[in-house]
Amino acid sequence: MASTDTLRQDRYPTRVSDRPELRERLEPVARGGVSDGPLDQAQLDAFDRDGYLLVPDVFTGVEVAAIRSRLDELAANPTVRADARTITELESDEVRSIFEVHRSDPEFARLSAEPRVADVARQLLGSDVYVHQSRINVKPGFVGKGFWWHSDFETWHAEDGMPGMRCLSASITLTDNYPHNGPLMVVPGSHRTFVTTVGRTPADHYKASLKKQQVGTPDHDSLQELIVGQDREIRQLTGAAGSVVFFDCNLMHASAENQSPFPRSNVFLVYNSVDNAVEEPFAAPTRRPEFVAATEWTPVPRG
Ligand code: 6CS
Ligand code: FE
Repeated sequence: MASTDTLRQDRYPTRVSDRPELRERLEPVARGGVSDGPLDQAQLDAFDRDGYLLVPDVFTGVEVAAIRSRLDELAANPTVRADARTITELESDEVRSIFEVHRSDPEFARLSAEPRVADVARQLLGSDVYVHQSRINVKPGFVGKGFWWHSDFETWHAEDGMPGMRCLSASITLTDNYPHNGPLMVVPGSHRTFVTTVGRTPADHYKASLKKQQVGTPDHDSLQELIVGQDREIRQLTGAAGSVVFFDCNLMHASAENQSPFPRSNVFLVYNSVDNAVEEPFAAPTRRPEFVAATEWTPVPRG
């Protein structure tokens, strides 16, 4: 008989069964109180209930312009474009994402430690945090593609070995978001349900999934049950540049392609609790590269 203490506990088995399941979340959501950071009780409650919080006007127009011009420089730089950390679209040479900017670029490094963002992450996660992943996403007018429905946690658990749900993303919007330029779409409240997926993770899956994810995305019946069956809605997060959307790692989200002439770009900073550092992948043959999933978990400095 196998000794149980040699078996690692998997709180969220996924990509192992052929039948998808909707399971209940095991961890709390908003962990800190009002004295632990900048959010007030109403904001903490909203994040807890909805799994996300949109905070408008966090960055000024001048700040947004500076970050955007840095982003544009990186996206146009041939060395950056040739780097493995730059992901292009499936059917064109357009830049889709540039990963690990918090390590490769001093401005984004500063941004990842910016207290207006990091203090909120610490407050919500109830601990010190480190950056699990960072990236800039660009969706140029007419050609920028979308992201299918997914829970980030499902991938981070299966492929990166993130043990539990104590992680969130901060998306800093660098352009105005309209209904027609592919803004973030979320299912409020879906962070309470873990939707397992049925595929098996192939070797080097990230090379395909960062362009277009298939394995690790929920099947249609599960989405139908999660959204219609659980009487939830889909919300589009539109609004002016300079806002920050904080969203729980297990929130079901997606975004459409950009059919408008207006570009859309944002910076994603993924903060994980230092008490939830990654282990070996739970459902993948090998771990993903450091630029997609940090194994080095130095806390983001306070202040
Ligand atoms: O695989 C990942 O880690 C990334 N993919 C998606 C679609 N969202 C989160 C994350 O950046
Ligand atoms: Fe995502």
